[in-house]
Amino acid sequence: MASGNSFYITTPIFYVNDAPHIGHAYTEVAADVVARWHRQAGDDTWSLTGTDEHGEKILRTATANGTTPKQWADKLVTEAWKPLLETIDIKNDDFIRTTDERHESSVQLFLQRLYDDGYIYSGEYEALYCVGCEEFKPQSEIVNGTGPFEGQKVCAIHSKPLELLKEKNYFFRMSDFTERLLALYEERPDFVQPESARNEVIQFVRQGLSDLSISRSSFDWGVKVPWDDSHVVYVWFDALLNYITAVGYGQEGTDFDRRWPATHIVGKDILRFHAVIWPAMLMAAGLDVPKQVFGHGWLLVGGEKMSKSKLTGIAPTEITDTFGSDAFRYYFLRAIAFGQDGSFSWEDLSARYQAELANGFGNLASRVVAMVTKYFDGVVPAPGEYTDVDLAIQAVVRKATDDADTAINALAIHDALASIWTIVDELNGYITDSEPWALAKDPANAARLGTVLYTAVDGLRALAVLLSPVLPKATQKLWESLGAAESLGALTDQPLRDAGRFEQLPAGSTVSALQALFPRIEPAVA
Ligand code: ME8
Repeated sequence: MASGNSFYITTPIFYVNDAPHIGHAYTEVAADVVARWHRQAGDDTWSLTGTDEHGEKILRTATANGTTPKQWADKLVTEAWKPLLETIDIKNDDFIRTTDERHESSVQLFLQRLYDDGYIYSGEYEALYCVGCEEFKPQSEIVNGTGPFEGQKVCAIHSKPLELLKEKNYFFRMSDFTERLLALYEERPDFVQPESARNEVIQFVRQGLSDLSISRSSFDWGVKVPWDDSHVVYVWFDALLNYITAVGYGQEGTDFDRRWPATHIVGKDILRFHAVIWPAMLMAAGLDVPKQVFGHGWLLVGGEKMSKSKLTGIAPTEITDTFGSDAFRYYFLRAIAFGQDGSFSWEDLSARYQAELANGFGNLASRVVAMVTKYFDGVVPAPGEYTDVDLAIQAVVRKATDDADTAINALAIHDALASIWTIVDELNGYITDSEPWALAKDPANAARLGTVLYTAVDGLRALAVLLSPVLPKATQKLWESLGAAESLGALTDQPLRDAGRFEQLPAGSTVSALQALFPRIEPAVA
């Protein structure tokens, strides 16, 4: 399967100051669905996620908890971040931690190279720093504090006071790259997406870039600057490099050339780091810039970004314990246009679970399998002559397959799901209109009944394949129930872009009982 085009996709690496909430899980799921899609389409796919463990934020959290930053990071990775991947069914190829030796040594190599080539110099710096963002804040993101912070300057994102830092630092000559970056955005309009994100980035860079402080000397929790071990590398400079260190940058005999460049999925809060600083760093090192940086929207609570520091985070298990991981994966990608903000609500989640997953897809699968069991003793009938309505269903499945693939390539994940759902809706309508239960009453209609049920079953076969990146558990159950595992092999080996071709499930396959794919949710007893 790994012979197609190279496709390397990443999530941000997350801070281990706290446990994940559904905003982090949202990014993970989006990247995972796109990775699974490409993998199943035969592309040479690699998906990376991981944790960002250095810097002042982690150091302070560890100290406040009476432990060392490494012990704190180990604990959070083992108890919170890796379990998250299980909770939401992520199939990543690698997990990088910035405290991995493979990462730290390659960061030093990269930095030394920039230093040797004259892109780094030493200077004095004094500016307002946000530890939450781990960033010196530009004027546009500094606001006046309210409530307990009245009279102080606070970060527009974290609403917490900024700290005035004055240090002797090493600087990266980022200002050298203003023109080259603007040319990049111009020549490759899809380098930063969606369009709103691209415009924001262009506007920011047009104002001209300043050089970037890339080291800190007031604490030592970080990668040592190779030529001056009284400094550690600035946490963002260190973190961004994970995307290349994880695939073997600077090491012998690795997959670096095969994998790089990557598609980066990030929240819009960290767009500038990925679309401005990161390509400038890569240009300085003579490496390819990323294939694409996609900034998705925020999950909002009360109109504001859901966040750990504001205590508005919802733990993913609060949702998966009741609705399951498939519903979690589906809901956020279907309900929110990828690239825009969206508000989470339990009402909307329940309503979509019931209408789309249970009544729409789940019920379709149950009734088709039940009818094959009842009318054909569980053996998939051979189709007879197709009528226009059958051919129309085949056309719907083909079009949905092509449209979904186009949408995934453009990272319009919500559009891909809407396209696939046309199959669910059309097949449900087709069964209602064809009335197999009425056909079954007269043996003279046996051939027609066979054609209708074959069409429905092969439509379900296509749905299982197309939905497997989003609903891996439910589609696996359906696949087994259709008897497809025996005749066609593993679900995840089915070539995705070929899903729309009809008549793949052999007549004569045996279906088996299908338990509800999305069971009714009983309200918790108080
Ligand atoms: O920024 N809605 O890590 P982080 C949607 N370590 N997505 C959200 C979200 C929300 N309310 N809240 C968080 C960092 N996210 C750095 C990244 S990468 C080289 C270093 C997601 O733990 C979203 O993907 O603060 C956002 O970009 C990321 O979590 C920030 O995670």
